[in-house]
Amino acid sequence: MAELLKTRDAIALAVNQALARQPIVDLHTHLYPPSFGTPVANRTGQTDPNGLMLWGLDEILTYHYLVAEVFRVVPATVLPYEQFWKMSKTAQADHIWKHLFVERTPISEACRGVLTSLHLLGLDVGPSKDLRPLRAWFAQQDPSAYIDRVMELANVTSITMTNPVFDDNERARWLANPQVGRDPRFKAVLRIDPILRDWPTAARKMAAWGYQVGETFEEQTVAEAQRFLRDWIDRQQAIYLALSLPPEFAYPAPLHSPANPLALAGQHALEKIVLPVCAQRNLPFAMMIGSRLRVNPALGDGGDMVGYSDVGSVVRICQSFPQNRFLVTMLARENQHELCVAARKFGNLMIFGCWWFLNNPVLIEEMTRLRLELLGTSMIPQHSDARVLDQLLYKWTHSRAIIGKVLVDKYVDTAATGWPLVEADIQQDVQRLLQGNFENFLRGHSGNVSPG
Ligand code: FIX
Ligand code: ZN
Repeated sequence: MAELLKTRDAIALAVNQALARQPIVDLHTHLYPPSFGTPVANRTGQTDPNGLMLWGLDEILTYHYLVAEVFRVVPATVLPYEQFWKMSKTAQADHIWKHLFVERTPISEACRGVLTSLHLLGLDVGPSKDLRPLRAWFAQQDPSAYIDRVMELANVTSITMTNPVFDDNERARWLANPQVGRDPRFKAVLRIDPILRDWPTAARKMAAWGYQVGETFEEQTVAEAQRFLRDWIDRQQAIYLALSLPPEFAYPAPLHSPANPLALAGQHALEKIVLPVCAQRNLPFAMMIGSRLRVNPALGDGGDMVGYSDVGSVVRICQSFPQNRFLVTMLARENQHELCVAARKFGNLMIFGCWWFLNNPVLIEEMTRLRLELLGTSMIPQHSDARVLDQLLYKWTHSRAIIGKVLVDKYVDTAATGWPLVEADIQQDVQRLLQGNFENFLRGHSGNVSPG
């Protein structure tokens, strides 16, 4: 008979061991294997200025989160944006290091993240805060071996990419070498934002690529756009389709709004093209809702904003398309409770992650507690959204600690009822939260369940 876990210490030990041992399937990142090229100097001597595999010191220091933060302390009136972007990656990194790490205490989550990643690599900066020895260390790394090292340290077993087919650099690499994505450590996701955000542009591009797609939704356009999606699902061996949507996204499209024509086209594309193909191919559709893009374009990726969004639209989509499965994350804190309740209503809705501006300890804790209390373990608490490989180290170390803290509280409450809690239960729950729920949802079960 397995030992019953009754005390907080015993439960905490079991929870933290289960979390540390459980390999993670990271369902949303912007990471790439070396086959997509890397601009970072490395042991192989091979670099590609437009390469997509980002890793190493200068990339983690120039993460768009930190670019946004450095322009708070050295405003554009002091260092104009254009001047910053003209600087070399190393000079940008030195600027950020100086102003956010040397001249101030690096306590923001993004700053602390850099330090956690370096610490887990055994690269402590020491009192000199001199980056040169660290740069020398990174330059000695082999990109592929380094991926293995980081995945081992973070205990991440599978990295899910984000592969925007409307990005010229990325698309050219898939067309040039269909094997480019065939790295067993990585899985591909067909990212299609323009299809719902800006159908006319998407239609023109698909037409330019040889598909008979027009801006209005005649039969041929629908068939050809579906063919476009199927071709890319096959080329990428995509495991789901995904896009992000603005806070204004509404389903059905608002009739009387200036945004109507674009929104209506997006609605048609969703109903006639995207969801039918997802159903045909038994693939989930991921909607990341609430990002208002480029409110300050001068900050690049750091210039996007959050906005309160309409959970009612998610509800109506889940209701109207029961044959489809939806992975949903929303960016606004104020949407989280309603989204959890929506997930209680629809088995074809899986909520995931503490996305972007929510990926901060105070909110990860709040959201994880809320989700466990409303959904039990039938949700996916986190994804990394890592853009730079090394970020896997801090994003998962920080999240594991917080998810663990909340789980301990929940198990202590459950055990206090006299429920016979054993370590195997905790391991099974943790397996579901960090791997099983996602893999089962991909396969079409909301959990490896047998009726009755
Ligand atoms: O839309 C997305 O996938 C977002 O995660 C990114 O665009 C965003 O820039 C990001 O890196 C968030 O962490
Ligand atoms: Zn992302």
